Amino acid sequence: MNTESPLVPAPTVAEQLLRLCADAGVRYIFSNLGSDHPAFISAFARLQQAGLPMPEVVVCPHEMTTLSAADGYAMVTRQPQLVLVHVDVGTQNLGASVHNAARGRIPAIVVAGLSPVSCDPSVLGHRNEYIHYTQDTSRQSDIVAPYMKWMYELRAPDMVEPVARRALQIASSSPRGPVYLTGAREVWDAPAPAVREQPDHWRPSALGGLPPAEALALHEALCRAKRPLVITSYAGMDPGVPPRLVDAADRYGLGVLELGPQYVSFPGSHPCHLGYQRNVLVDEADLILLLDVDVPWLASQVTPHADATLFHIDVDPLKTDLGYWHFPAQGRFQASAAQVLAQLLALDAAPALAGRAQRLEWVAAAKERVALRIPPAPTQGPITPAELTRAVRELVNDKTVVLVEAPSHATLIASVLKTDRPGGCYLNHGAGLGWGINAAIGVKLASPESEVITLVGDGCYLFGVPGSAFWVAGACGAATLTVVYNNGGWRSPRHSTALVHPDGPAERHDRYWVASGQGVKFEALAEATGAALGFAVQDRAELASTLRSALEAVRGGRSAVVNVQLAPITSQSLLPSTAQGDQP
Ligand SMILES: Cc1ncc(C[n+]2csc(CCOP(=O)(O)OP(=O)(O)O)c2C)c(N)n1
Ligand SMILES: [Mg+2]
Repeated sequence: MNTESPLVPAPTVAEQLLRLCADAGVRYIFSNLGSDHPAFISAFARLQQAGLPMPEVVVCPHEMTTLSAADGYAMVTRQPQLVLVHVDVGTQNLGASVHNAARGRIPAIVVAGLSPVSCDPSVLGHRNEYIHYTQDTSRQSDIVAPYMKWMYELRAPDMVEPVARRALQIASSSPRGPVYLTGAREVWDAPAPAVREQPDHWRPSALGGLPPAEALALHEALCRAKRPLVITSYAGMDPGVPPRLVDAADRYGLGVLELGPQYVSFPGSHPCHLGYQRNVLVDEADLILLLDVDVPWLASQVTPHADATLFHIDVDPLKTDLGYWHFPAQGRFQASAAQVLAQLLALDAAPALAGRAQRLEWVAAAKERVALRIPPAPTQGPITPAELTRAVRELVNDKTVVLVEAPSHATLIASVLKTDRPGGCYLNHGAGLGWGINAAIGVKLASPESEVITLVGDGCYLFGVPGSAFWVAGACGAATLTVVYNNGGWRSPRHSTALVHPDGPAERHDRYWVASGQGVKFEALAEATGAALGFAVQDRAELASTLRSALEAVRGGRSAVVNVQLAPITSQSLLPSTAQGDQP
């Protein structure tokens, strides 16, 4: 063992944290540095010079990239990475990525410095710049408090090891989530104590299955059911789920709906897959098994049949991070879906098989009824989202990982791609736009052999700070393909307005103020980083060949962005040349 392994004291607390994390398997530190980080920057340099293990530093021009890339990495590996940001302002710039990590149950260790407090020049790291006064907000962690699974200030150098281990342990325990660690500049630069703990005493806690009687009750209910429906969106977070859910669906004859599938939980082409649409079949099923899902239907749109038997099994069944939340269930359990499925499969198959044919009949008929009818490509007019997605599907192979952040096209995209392979497709489970092009970096770093294709709305693309995302992708060799569903703005807020005011003035006059980014050359933004190739296409005759050329560039090691022009969602212009004449 190297004499400077984590078992001997590091020169500083910051270095000890890096070494402990490296030792625990953390591969990357997605960072955006500032005046709070001299101890970290010195530690990076010293560890590098000494040839000692440390997480690889990925410098990110914008904080949205840091946590979103860690998010993508964790979706593939379920492993937390380090995110290093600058005091209050860097924490604020994490922005929506904090919400996404929380809602996605993403393990990540977010570390932010605190301004130094000492004014004594003999104290290493003391206050010596004016910003140390203005950045010393009294409640820095409040900025992210509603979203963090755990927060702690490293108050004394002595604590670095147990605090680092506890941060890793909490972030990695089910339900996983981000944690936030702070420490004043002097603390990070203080000498580190010796490492004392045994790493295997700090393993994450794991969830079990159901109490045996409850597993039996669920099994019996499934055997009695005639129209059983499973609804899931993130059960596939546990790689043990997809094969067992297939076995259970085959054995009992269960229909499975995947809603906003954060992970692939069930193969899209399986005969029991009932698609990706919310609010369907809920009122028809006589048994509903909610399996790792946050919003199984919209209570204002549909309710389960009064006689339905309702079970809910979830890593996080009460969603205590959410405000108002309730979906009915007679049996609700915090449990591992993979283990519950294994329990069911270990029970007597005969009664399950007895009613299976009848259940499968319902599944087949239901599938036909709720199938999303996807129109064929027109011969004229702009490229449609459906034909674009079909063209993307042509690029998919065994190595493809698709990331989807296309708000108003997400159901269509899932329905066209019908991803079979676990790990073949990921969605942001949060609502903070800008995730996709940054998460792609983490996905590619976590699985260098994969071909990552990110499907984004034009709005999501801009929210993702493309100048940061593509520069980082270039700097760390994480080349991916991005396809922009460019409908000239934000279709989603328009849709929301039309849902509330279907005949309102906005609808009557086509005035929505959603043509954000109108006319932007999205591909050029990526190209300007010097790390990506840009393509633009509006002619359907060139769509397939352009996508293929872009993918070839990615295979050659360069990121590529294809800006695909779809029909614009509004005739309103927000550009100055026409704005005056644009008033209704
Ligand atoms: C950070 C953030 N800001 C604003 C919103 C509100 N919002 C939801 S969807 C959407 C539009 C996204 O535009 P685009 O990616 O082009 O998708 P489209 O709606 O056109 O399909 C907006 C602004 C949000 N969810 N997150
Ligand atoms: Mg759009």
